[in-house]
Amino acid sequence: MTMKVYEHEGFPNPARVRIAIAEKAVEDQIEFVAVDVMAGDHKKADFLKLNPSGTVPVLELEDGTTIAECTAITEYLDTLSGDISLTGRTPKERATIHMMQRRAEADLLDAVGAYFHNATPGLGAEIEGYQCSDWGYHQKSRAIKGMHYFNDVLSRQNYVAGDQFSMADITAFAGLAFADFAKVDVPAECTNLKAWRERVSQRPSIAA
Ligand code: GTS
Repeated sequence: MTMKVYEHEGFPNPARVRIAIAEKAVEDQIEFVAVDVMAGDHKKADFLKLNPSGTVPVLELEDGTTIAECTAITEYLDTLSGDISLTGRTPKERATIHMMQRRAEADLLDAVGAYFHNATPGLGAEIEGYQCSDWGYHQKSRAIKGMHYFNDVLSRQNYVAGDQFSMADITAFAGLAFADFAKVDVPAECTNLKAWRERVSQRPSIAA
């Protein structure tokens, strides 16, 4: 079985799916298709047929079904074999992982993204179109507040959603990677967050 992942290698959201693929060890079932985001190919008609939001990554199944949104893609890959490891097995685990994943997405990854796309040149005037720098700076503050929140969470537990690595850690890790790229520093006092980052970056799926 071959699935396709449309992506731009090295970008933070595609990296989430790359990590999930490595965690699930399904690389041999995936064909990666490069989409040139810098050239605006993700806003062209052919790509919009795959994902009307015009964002990467997108998973395409063998039957042509297309799945966008990293959470949905991760959920699919995690439940495919029946050996669930990233999205929780019990109702309580699943709910907690989804809750923390969403916090990591809204308060870290997307907040940094909004800063990058609104308050810096981002991907360049042609691709960015509308920008609102006030909104961007507001989202930068949100990201820093999010770093403090996760630092506090990680003073009580080893991983973002509890005692096990999950989809929520993947999102938070991608959020910090995007923060590095956008030059949003992790505050020095966020030592638990930094220690967690060091720990998860040693996982083979992330180190790769
Ligand atoms: N919520 C989406 C998901 O989970 O897949 C976000 C996808 C997203 O914003 N992807 C970015 C994109 O395609 C790439 S990344 O830089 O964030 O990794 N951006 C292009 C654009 O023009 O918005």
